[in-house]
Amino acid sequence: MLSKGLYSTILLFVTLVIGTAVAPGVGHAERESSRAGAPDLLNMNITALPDLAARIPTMEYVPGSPAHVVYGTGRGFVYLFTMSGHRLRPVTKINLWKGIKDVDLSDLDGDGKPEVLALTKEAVLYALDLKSLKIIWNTEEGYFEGISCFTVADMEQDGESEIILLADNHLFVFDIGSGYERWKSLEEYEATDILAGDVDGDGMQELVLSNGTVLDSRLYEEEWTYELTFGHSMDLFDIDSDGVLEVVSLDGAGDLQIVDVDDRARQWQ
Ligand SMILES: [Ca+2]
Ligand SMILES: [Ca+2]
Ligand SMILES: [Ca+2]
Ligand SMILES: [Ca+2]
Repeated sequence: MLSKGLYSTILLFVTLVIGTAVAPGVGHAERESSRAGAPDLLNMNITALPDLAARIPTMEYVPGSPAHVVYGTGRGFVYLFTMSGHRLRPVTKINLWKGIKDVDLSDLDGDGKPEVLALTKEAVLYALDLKSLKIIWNTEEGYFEGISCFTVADMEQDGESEIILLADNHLFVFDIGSGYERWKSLEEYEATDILAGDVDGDGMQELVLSNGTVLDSRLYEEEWTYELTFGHSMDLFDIDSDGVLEVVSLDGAGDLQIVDVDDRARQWQ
């Protein structure tokens, strides 16, 4: 964990470095922080980058040798950087034209290497190749008014992952291979986060919405609704080592909440 002061310092530093690194090929709007000097002259604290990326919704750290950093900006650019020694060097970039709200990594094609998912403030979700940042797939512009959250999972275990997103209060399942919309819920849901995982131990993944809804994997039917909601900062962990994932989150009061979906009960009061 980073202390707040250290985090602020690193954030400022990285902002300056990134602003500088990309300035030569970028529009006027992103040139304002170019006064910090050439990125080659600056040293990066590489060990802090994973923590930093974990804290910033629009940044992802890609471990490897060399490691990479993907970073989306409020101006609509997505950048790929590589770590070269202690230096962060720009590799490529793409202009998605609308401000980037969220950047995630997920292996969409099952080849063991992640792709980039970038969500814009205008509710367009892009899947990008990690090496080239070329667009693999995207939702149509204007198709959604708002995308609340999304996840990637192979729900029916056919070896092909789906993109599942909650948009305009409906759940949508997109086939990544064909890009087609496979399913849209009749039901309306309001949630800020969605995860997929086997939370009842039946060997199939469920969809878990932060509002407390658990949907089964085949027909996306409601399996259970936790009336108190799963709250914030939701994640799935096998906390009690019984081989089944629990829903771990912070409740409305900010307290740790562990819910066992199989037992239909909160485990940690
Ligand atoms: Ca992949
Ligand atoms: Ca599938
Ligand atoms: Ca299950
Ligand atoms: Ca468990």
